Amino acid sequence: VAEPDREALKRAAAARAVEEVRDGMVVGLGSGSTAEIALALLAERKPKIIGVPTSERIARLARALGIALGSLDDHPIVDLAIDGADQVERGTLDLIKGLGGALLREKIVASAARRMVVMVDDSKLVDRLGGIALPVEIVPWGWRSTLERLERAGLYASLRGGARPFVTDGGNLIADCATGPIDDASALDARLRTIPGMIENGLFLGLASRVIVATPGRVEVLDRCAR
Ligand code: A5P
Repeated sequence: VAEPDREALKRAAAARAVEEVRDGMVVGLGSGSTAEIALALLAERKPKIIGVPTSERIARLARALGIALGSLDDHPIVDLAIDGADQVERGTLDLIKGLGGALLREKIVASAARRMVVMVDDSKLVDRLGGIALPVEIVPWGWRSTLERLERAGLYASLRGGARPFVTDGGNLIADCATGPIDDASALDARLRTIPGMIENGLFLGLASRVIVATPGRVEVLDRCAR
């Protein structure tokens, strides 16, 4: 069986997500390769929107494409956030994000959004979150001790970039935490929140309103049911 063309699938999901953008909206601009495809498709329509970027990289790209940008401070409520994800749990639409390292701003923007629409190809859809690294953004000061605490919380953590650490847009570090199947994501999130030095983690729980999943030959739209 031929490998599906992942780029084409990302493009199909992005094209569907971009249809939800209307003139006049404040739009959260996610980060990552799928979000970049969506941004390029959006720019083709010359929309009258204000984009709130979730990373310096997406801000640069948006500017180059002529999309007007604003800050979350000027626009504390975002009408629609569009973003990719590393994993989507089918039943709950909970997500793991942050492989690109932009999770903190992505989560702040998603939380400020009336709706979050996520675009993925079908390889990201799982029955249960986990089995991939969960990115955790941590304060640089005392990072070894924070990694130690993560391990005591049951998460084998490694510093992204190792000897040449990856530094986030906020000047922080990323600990990638190995996970097995995550039985209770809320409990894990709560456990992580007790660790001093942990700024934010890649679990996006209850934030996605809709997930657009591109599968070879079709695009599926999954909506979160009120819980
Ligand atoms: C960026 O930090 C991430 O949260 C991305 O949204 C996520 O990694 C998905 O990226 P791709 O669209 O490149 O797979």
